[in-house]
Amino acid sequence: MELNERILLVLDKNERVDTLKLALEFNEDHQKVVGAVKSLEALEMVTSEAVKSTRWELTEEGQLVADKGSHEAVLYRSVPDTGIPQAELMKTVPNAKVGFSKAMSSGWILIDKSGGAPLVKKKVDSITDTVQDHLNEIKKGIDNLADNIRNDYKKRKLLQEVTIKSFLLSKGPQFATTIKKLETDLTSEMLLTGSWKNLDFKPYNFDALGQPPECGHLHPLLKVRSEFREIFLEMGFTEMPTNMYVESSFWNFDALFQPQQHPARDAHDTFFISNPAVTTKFPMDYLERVKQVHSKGGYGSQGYRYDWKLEEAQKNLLRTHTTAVSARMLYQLAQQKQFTPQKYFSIDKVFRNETLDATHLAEFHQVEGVVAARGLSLADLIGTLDAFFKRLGFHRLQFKPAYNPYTEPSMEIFAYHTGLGKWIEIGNSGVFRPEMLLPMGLPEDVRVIAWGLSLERPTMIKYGLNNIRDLVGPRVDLQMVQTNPICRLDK
Ligand code: FB9
Repeated sequence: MELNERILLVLDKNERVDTLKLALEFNEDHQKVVGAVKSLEALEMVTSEAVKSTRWELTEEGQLVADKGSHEAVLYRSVPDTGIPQAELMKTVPNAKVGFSKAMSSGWILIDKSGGAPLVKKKVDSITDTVQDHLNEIKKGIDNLADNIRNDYKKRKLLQEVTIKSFLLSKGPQFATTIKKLETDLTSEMLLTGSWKNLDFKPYNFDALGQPPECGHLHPLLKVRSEFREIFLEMGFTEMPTNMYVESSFWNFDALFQPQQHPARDAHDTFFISNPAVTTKFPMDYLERVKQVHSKGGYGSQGYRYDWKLEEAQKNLLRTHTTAVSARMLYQLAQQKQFTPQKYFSIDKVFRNETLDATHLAEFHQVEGVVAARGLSLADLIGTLDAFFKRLGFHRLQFKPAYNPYTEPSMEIFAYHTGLGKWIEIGNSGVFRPEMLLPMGLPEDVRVIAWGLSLERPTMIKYGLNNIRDLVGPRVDLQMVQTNPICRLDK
């Protein structure tokens, strides 16, 4: 019978029972009993209260005496009927000093000096080794020793007092003498037949530790991410906090001066969140300025002249770019009493409700760099891009005018990839518009340049992958993850 069922049967006959007593009764290791109790407690079949008790246990020497006999008994049994020179006896018998003294005081032996050299002889024909008997009773958990005897054994280091933590058990709310079979898997068959309604499932043990991994290898994406992170850190950039995938439309679009009727804000391009559907907490004075610059213009801009709606800005979504985080960081920077130049970067997931194909999934990692300082120009942007992409191994850049709602001017970035033998698009960039920066409260002469690229594109090129599903997703060949080389960008 299972240990936990044996525990239930004992508890059925007793209001309360201690795990120590159970361990003795079942002749089981106490820790094993405690383990079984914990599993019964998880099922609410028992309740346990931690208790401390002290008890006497044999020391190592006490164990030896219980097995071999007391030192005095061993010495007595080493004395032949004809006697033995004391010097020889003391040399040959283990623990002879203690054994001789105790055997003499017990009247078991005597010393005959009539023949010159002291001869040890037996004084009695037989002895009873009560020390050994007592210690073997303690081993069995029977402790009827008188205090003076127990203290003597303690003094002889045969016994020691130990504190034992145990548990006092009582019947739990779900007590029964048998354990219902608990399902550990919810199967499709249970769902289809509805049989799950009459089954009991084992509760999740969220405290259980996971299986320690036998080995591990960084995914290629994370290798490239580490390289990009190193480049930004080398260039003195600070990483932005991007650990919030769910964002409000306000920070993802409105703060970037992206109009509420922009197609990118449509559900066909963006994943909106149904619960929680809205955010209502914003810096309202700042929000008011954003509303103004969209609907009526300001700061020298005519704005978009439309009826800007708070409800639209409150809608939660999965961020479509990490530029939402850049907006939060720049707003926070604008709250400083004294403006200080900053260099930020981010590398994290973004989500777009796009048509999937061999190189596009609904999510990808965006890499973004942002530099805020007084009097920056397009030349600073080009110089910064040159320095950044040189570290990626791109030494020939070309720029093409582009459009972003939040940057003016904007440029697509191209580089000649020697490995592929052609020019490839490697990112997008621009200077954030005053309609984005001034409502935040940044000084008028502060300019912010920024650029972005993805992590997946460079990784696929680096590792020669043509389909994004060979890089991420359930079809990934883990052997590729294990064997692909360390990422070294041709700096
Ligand atoms: O990463 C991209 N290409 C790339 C980058 C590096 C590279 O290195 C190689 C071998 C070592 C190779 C290729 N692109 C950007 C360009 C194209 O891949 C493009 O087709 C796909 N783009 C993504 C967007 O797709 C929806 C890449 C992604 C992208 C594009 C723009 C930004 C971020 C990511 C941006 C931005 C931005 C602009 C202004 C201010 C702030 C941010």
